[in-house]
Amino acid sequence: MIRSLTVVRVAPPEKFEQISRLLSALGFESGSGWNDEHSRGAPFLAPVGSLELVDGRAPAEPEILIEVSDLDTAQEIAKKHLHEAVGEIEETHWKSRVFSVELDKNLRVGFWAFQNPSKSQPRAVEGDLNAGGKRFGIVVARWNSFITERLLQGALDCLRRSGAKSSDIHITRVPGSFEIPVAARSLAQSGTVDAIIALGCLIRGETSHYEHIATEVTRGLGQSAQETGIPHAYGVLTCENLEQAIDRAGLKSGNKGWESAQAAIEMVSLQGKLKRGAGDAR
Ligand code: DLZ
Repeated sequence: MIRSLTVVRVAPPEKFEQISRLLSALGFESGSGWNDEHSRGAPFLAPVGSLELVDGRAPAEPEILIEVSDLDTAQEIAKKHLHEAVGEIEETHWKSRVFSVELDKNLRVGFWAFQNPSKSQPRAVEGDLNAGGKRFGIVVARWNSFITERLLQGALDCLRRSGAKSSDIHITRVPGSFEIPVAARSLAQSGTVDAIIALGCLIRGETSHYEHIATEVTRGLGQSAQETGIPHAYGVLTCENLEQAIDRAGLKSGNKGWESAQAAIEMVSLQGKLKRGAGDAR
């Protein structure tokens, strides 16, 4: 039922343009304004709005509080536009800092930011890294098995350490990376797994038609994921040479099998939350 929240303030003509310029400079998006024989309006849109009810001590003196990502820069910008009308930054009793601006004698607003910037992160639905009770299918190519077996060990290590039972992990071997998508799709369609981890290794210097195989594997896995709705984690290395492949299979650059398994775990959890409805996901 509720569609939006609007706070209206009348500004004298000489201030109208000045305040508009300041609000634009601070990052407000312009809404569609209006202009008729009696008045004109310039809406400034914020990505998030709220009507906050307080019982007890008021959070800060200006009634209108605008949260910004970088308070010091916001104050610098405000000073450039409104000079002495801009107050000093003060700490609040709720772990944040605030400064106020007198846009007009009847219009004061406070700009504020949390002291801990992570508190301002947008609320989001995210998957957990708990694999308990979930079933995983690993499709691994035999080609370059020296590398792919290391990727497999990495993926298994990640799954087990994240709570997956060995009996819930199904390993399928295919000849080379080119065959991974077909096996992955069959597995996804079988309804026996919640996510798939695709492991392979293509080495440019040793693979004729390297680009073609890499493109097909990527396209095939993406298509299978989208059409079956089962998350497919992409653990197919595309390397310039063997040294690079070794680095990505547990040496200098971590183990991409481990990372793919982690992505699969997160996506299974995320999908569960999204299916239950993003609003219930906390
Ligand atoms: C043929 C081939 C070549 C040359 N190189 C690789 C590779 O580097 N990595 C890989 O996973 N597979 C390779 N293959 C095998 C193909 O993926 C495929 O298995 C065969 O062409 C049979 O269809």
